[in-house]
Amino acid sequence: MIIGWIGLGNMGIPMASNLLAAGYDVRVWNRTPGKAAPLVALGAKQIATLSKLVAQSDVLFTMVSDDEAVKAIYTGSDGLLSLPVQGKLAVDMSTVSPDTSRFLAERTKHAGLRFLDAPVSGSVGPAKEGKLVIMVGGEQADFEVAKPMLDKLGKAAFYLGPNGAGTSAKLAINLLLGITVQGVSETLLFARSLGIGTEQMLDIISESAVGTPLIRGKAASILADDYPAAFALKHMAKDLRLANEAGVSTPLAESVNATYRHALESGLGELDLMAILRHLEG
Ligand code: NA7
Repeated sequence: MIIGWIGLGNMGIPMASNLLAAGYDVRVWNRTPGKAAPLVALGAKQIATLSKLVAQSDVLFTMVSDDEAVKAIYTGSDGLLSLPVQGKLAVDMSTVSPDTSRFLAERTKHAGLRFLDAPVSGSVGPAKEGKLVIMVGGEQADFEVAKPMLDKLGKAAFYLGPNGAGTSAKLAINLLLGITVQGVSETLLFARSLGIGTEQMLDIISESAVGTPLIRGKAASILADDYPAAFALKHMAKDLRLANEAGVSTPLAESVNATYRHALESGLGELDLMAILRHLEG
């Protein structure tokens, strides 16, 4: 089984590394070729064109930024669907709208390419540790083929139903993530304005029933007011926008969507999503 990996951003690099470490033959392509260097150092073969990558691979993974990027990879003029892909399996792990996943499923089916939408919950840390949570839509038989590889990337892979089900579940879990990060931020600011220090409040939250690995993991960053991106705020803003566009509106979904959009507009997009606290501090 030869794996063709497309997309070597913050997530793609550690994920492809885990497949290499598990012994898979991994061949990589990235729009910006220089980003493949860490993978090549680990033993991956860098392939110059998508066409060559397709010719050499049995399974194609895509892990790119957004709907536009995924559509460029699949349906662009030199994209996967312009190439002989019949009988191969594509696994898109990017977070995109369920509509885009269903659109790609339709187009790939036409080309004879089997297709799974398989976005992940978890940022760079879990990606490095192979502890992502993976949500999958598509044919169950294709899920079973992908499962041994997904097991190297994550601690759990859920099969959820037809194409679009994976991306739907991803938007739901990231809605909770966006709400949680804004909720913690507002709680800290509320406590601060009543005279309770941030460090003490973080300790209290961590020991309480609402303390989570997420909040404990962000504590050092909050205290240092330093937000290197584990999960970039721009991607969270995208996911909340997609959740709102899914047409099922809830009061908190509308609120967090607006907050993250404003934070993005004020230039915080490349920072970690926890920088929403800095945005709310004003
Ligand atoms: P990054 O670190 O922003 O990386 C994005 C990747 O997507 C990177 O490899 C980009 O290539 C690639 N990309 C972006 N646009 C295109 C187009 N138009 N064509 C080809 N490749 C493209 O994102 P993360 O790794 O943090 O996240 C990936 C996904 O997981 C995303 O959906 C998140 O929401 C969750 P580049 O290196 O810029 O040439």
